[in-house]
Amino acid sequence: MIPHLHTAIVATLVAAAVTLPACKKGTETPAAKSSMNALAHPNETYTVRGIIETLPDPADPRTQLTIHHEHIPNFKGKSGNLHVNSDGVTGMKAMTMPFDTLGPDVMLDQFQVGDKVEFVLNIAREPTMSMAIVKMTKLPADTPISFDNKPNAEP
Ligand SMILES: [Cu+2]
Repeated sequence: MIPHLHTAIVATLVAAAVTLPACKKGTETPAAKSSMNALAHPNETYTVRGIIETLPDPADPRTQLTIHHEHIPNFKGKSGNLHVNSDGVTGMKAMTMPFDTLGPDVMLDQFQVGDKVEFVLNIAREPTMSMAIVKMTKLPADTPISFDNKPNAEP
C-alpha cells in the first residue's frame, strides 16, 4: 500500500470512529447525514437576528426560507477556527441566505415575510459543513436590526 494513502485511510477511519458512534446509523446521503448532525450534534450554536425575506410556498418546492441576517462576528469556518474575511471582518457578514433544514420546533406558519426574528443556528462540520435552525422567535416590530458589519468586533 502507498504509505501516504494508508495514512489517509487511517485518518478517515479514526475520524469515522470519533464521529459516528454518537449518531444513529442509517442510509442517509452525506448531505442528509450532515443536516442531521446540525440538528442533533452541532459543533457550534449561534443566536442570530434578522428579517425574513421569503417563506416557502407549499405549492412550489423551489421556494424556501431566506433570512437577511445580522453580522455573526464569532462565526467559525470549515476549519473550526474563527472565519476572517478578506477585508479583516471576522465571522459571517450580514447577508441574505437560505435555510432549508429546520428543527421540529420551528413552525414557519407562525411567521410572515418582513418579520424580525431571533433564531438559534446550529452548525456541523462533519461530514460536510451544514446548518440548521433549531429555534426561531418573532421579535417586536420596533426591535433595532442592523446589517452593518462590525470591523473590530471582539469575537
Ligand atoms: Cu449567512
